[in-house]
Amino acid sequence: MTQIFAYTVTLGCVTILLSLCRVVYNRIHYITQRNARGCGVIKKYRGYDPILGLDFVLAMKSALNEHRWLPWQKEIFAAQNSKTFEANFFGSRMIYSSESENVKAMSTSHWKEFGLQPIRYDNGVAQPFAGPDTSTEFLFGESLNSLTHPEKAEVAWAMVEVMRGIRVRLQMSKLLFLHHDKKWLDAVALVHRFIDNHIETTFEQLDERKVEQKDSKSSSEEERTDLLWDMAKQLPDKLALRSQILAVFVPSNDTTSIHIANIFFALARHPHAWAKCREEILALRSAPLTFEVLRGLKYVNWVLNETHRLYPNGIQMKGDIVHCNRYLMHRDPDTWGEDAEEFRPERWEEIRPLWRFVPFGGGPRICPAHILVATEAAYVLVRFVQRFKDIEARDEKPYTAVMRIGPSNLNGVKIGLVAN
Ligand code: HEM
Ligand SMILES: *[C@@H]1O[C@H](CO)[C@@H](O)[C@H](O)[C@H]1NC(C)=O
Ligand SMILES: *[C@H]1O[C@H](CO)[C@@H](O)[C@H](O)[C@H]1NC(C)=O
Repeated sequence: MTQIFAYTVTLGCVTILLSLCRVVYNRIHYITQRNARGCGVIKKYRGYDPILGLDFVLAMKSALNEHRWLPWQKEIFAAQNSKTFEANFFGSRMIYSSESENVKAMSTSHWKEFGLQPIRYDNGVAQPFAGPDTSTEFLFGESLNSLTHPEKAEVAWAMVEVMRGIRVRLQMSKLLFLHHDKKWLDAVALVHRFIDNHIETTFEQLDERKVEQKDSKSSSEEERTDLLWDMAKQLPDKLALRSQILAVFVPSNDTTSIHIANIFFALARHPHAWAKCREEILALRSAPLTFEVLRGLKYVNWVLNETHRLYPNGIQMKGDIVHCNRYLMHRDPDTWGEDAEEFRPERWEEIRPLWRFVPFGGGPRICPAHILVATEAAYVLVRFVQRFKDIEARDEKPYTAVMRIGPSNLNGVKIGLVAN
């Protein structure tokens, strides 16, 4: 008994000693680097636990659990009274910033110095597409039809589970080895199976195609045009292919759909903005909704920007240690004025925020789907505005961000629409 006790105590001491050494080493390394680059001193979050920063970690965890993630970020930045601060997160130095200069540096000049997220691959895949149905059709040449065939929604729900799990795993950081999440692993397996099946079929079809070409028989079937087909022709490695497909499948979910939901959430609370959209859109009369027409709708595009500003979603920009906080940047009164918290599309008439507004990131790593997202969102909005003369909110609940990969609204979007 005493032996076990002594053993545990020794182990504890050794662990603490080792962490201390690491903290000291990291500190020296950091100061040398900082001086070498002529950088300023970063404000420090002072917690009760200087070694592992457990109070900071626990505060973050409870903010996430109580769906107070965004308000908590605001409080914590306000308490530091600085747009950039550093905090100890499980013994690692993390930098949190809502400064546009940092976003710019991370996205452009220094982008290679900021590592890829563990969930992302450096891929060169082509134009992606949005939403569960459109994205599966685009990726695999076959729509999920999850709206009309509920049984096919299984993989879609697994995807939601996967996204939730990834968020938790990113948060667990170094303690990941303590975390066993069977539900998540099952969901990952299901999604992998779903994609692997498509890959198998694709390889079989490619083989058939080769045989046909050898016998110089012309194929009766039409050539597939989806992304998987094109990629499989160039990439014979099944695992690599699955990673590539997932790299588009993961960020394509929960993004455009949430953005569109946020647009309706905001418009239902600002009937004046709906009326302005309607004025602009009805002036189109029966003109076909081409790409150019959609891009040319000035007020509609202000609404899209204003929605991105107040309700950012999509992947968080994050290097190894630097986390850029788009949420705070997009509500910073220094940029947007005293009414920064208000939904007011008209502000886009004058403001040119450049790097202070980055819903899709920027530089070489900008979201490859950003034009597509804007086109889809504008299209959906135009169709609704043409059909319905009014929109009204059907609940009083405020926007409450719940975190998956990016934030979405806990209370959903309950609205009423009045037909023409
Ligand atoms: C409202 C919709 C969306 C928003 C706000 C959004 C936002 C973002 C952001 C902020 C990044 C990180 C950029 C950076 O690190 O600088 C990103 C990356 C990415 N997004 Fe999106 N996204 C959206 C929709 C989509 C869709 C629909 C797809 C695909 C079908 C997609 C595919 C990607 C991919 C593949 C990357 C990684 C690019 C890279 O690392 O090179 N996104 N997105
Ligand atoms: C919306 O924001 C982007 C920056 O991401 C800007 O380039 C664009 O001009 C803005 N659109 C409008 C209509 O103001
Ligand atoms: C994407 O997310 C939405 C809502 O979070 C979910 O209903 C949908 O089924 C998901 N689709 C896919 C393919 O992951």
